[in-house]
Amino acid sequence: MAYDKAGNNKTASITFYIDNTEPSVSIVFPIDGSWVGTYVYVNVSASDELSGVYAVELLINGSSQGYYYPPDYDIYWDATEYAEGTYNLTVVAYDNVNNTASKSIVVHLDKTSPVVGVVSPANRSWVSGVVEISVPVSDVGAGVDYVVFGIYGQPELLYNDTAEPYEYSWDTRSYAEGKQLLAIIVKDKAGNYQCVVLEYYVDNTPPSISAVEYPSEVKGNEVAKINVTVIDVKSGVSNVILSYSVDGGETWTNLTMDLREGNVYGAAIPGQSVGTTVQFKIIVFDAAGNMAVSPTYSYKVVSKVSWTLIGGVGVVVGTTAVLVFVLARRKGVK
Ligand SMILES: [Ca+2]
Ligand SMILES: [Ca+2]
Ligand SMILES: [Ca+2]
Repeated sequence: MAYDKAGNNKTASITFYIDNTEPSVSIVFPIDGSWVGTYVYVNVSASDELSGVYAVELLINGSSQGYYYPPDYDIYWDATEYAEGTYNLTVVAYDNVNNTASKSIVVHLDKTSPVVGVVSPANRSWVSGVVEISVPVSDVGAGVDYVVFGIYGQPELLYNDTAEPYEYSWDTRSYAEGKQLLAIIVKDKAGNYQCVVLEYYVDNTPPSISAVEYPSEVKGNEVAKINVTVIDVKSGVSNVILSYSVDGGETWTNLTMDLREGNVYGAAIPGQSVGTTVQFKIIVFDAAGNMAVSPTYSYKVVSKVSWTLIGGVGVVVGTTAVLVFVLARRKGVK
């Protein structure tokens, strides 16, 4: 108020506000004591009752990383230049009259991605049916969070495994035969990723067995030569087994059939005593593990073979083979 000497006066006034209340601030994320990766999103909640929040400051081990202003605090700590280890992460909130409040947490910095070991089955394997994919994973620092599996070109992830052992039962029967790419993504608990892509070849078609050639009769203690044609369209024939029984199917003995020529495999069943009926079947595997089994065939061990055969035996081996084959066909063998 101002007065002149005659007693006139005038008043002028201003209004001001007193704010002695510090802001409130909290760190929503990361959680105190947790592992963090190279780019750390810091979710801060800050408010001030009177003058309002002016800014939020981020500090790492007491060193300022910058100021962030309301209404949205888009706070990131770029830890690219920091070594792995433990850090104090502090946020300070300032109100508009410079009252301050702060919160500190401890975080462990892990910048090392998980390591994927040798996946089973091996890369570039043929596979069939339900395949157990097994992924050994290790991580320095935070530890493995999860392992996800997906097929390249398919929109959906197949499986998310969050506990050791990291495995997935992949049913290949739902996928086209031939090359499929399996993507495996591993994340550690600090957010570091590792991705590997494996190439598998799907084959769910068993081999085909045809043209089984065998004698209907052999003499005592003479070997019986068996030939068979085996074809596999995808992964190829891996193993051809001749399984025979001389006790009516009680016990079976396995012989490996060798590739003779083209797609023909052969083996010889050892000589047996006269009167024995020899049963046999052919078991074939392809390289993907698909199996095919022929019907069971049989022949007799006799003291004297039928006259149709005697004519050929010992004269021309090739003719003998043809005669034997013809006889077998006559008995209804393919
Ligand atoms: Ca205040
Ligand atoms: Ca790590
Ligand atoms: Ca096959």
